[in-house]
Amino acid sequence: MHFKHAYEFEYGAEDYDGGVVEYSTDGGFNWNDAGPLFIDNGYNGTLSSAWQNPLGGRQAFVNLSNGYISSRLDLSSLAGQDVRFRFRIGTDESGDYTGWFIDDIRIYTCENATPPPSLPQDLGKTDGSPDSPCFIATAAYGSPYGNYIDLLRAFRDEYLMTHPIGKKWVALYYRYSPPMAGFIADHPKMRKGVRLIILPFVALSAGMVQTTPIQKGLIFCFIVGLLLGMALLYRGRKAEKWVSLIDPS
Ligand SMILES: [Ca+2]
Repeated sequence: MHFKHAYEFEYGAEDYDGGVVEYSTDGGFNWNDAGPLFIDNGYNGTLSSAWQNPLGGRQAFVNLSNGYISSRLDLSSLAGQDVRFRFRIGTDESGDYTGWFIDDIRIYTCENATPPPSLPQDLGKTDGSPDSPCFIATAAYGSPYGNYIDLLRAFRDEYLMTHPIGKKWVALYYRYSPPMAGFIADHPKMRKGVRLIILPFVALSAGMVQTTPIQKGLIFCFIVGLLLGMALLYRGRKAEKWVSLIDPS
């Protein structure tokens, strides 16, 4: 259980007023102090027993909190039972300060963290669900749910995974891409560039997944041409560089 609260109870030489949290597992007949259940920001003092405070001598929230704080209790020891909680203020015979303000009371459970995807099992997971990972694209687009990523995934499942060479390529990709994806995710400035590089693959995937065979052929030729052109351009530049290195004139 979690709640937020702010308090200022009468204090001076001792803590005269204060508040406690109590719980009952028998419908409110008996009440137990919830003090031992606190795991964050539990009681911060002991109430004076000299001035008729019915909670005198008990641990409690006392003095002042200096604004809102969050307190948490671990309720696992009460699992499976019907439980009631109460917030109880105990005051002494005279004097009062601002009081106790309680807000955002929540009872929640913590789910076990999902383990990171491991490779062999995930290769079998090709149903296009968000948990069959496209590491690099996910890192570049920042979310595993983008349309482009769905296209890449569909392409992988329809074309690559149905062919032995494609399967091998996918296996290699899954082996080497997680560290690259981690690097991209850590460097947001790189994302734009990677998105550009991925774009032709997205186009290819879109073409292969959503077109007729003739259109597919045309797109395939176009992409191969584009890649060839880029490769030639790259080699050309490299050659120029070599020439200028050998002959600085
Ligand atoms: Ca008082």
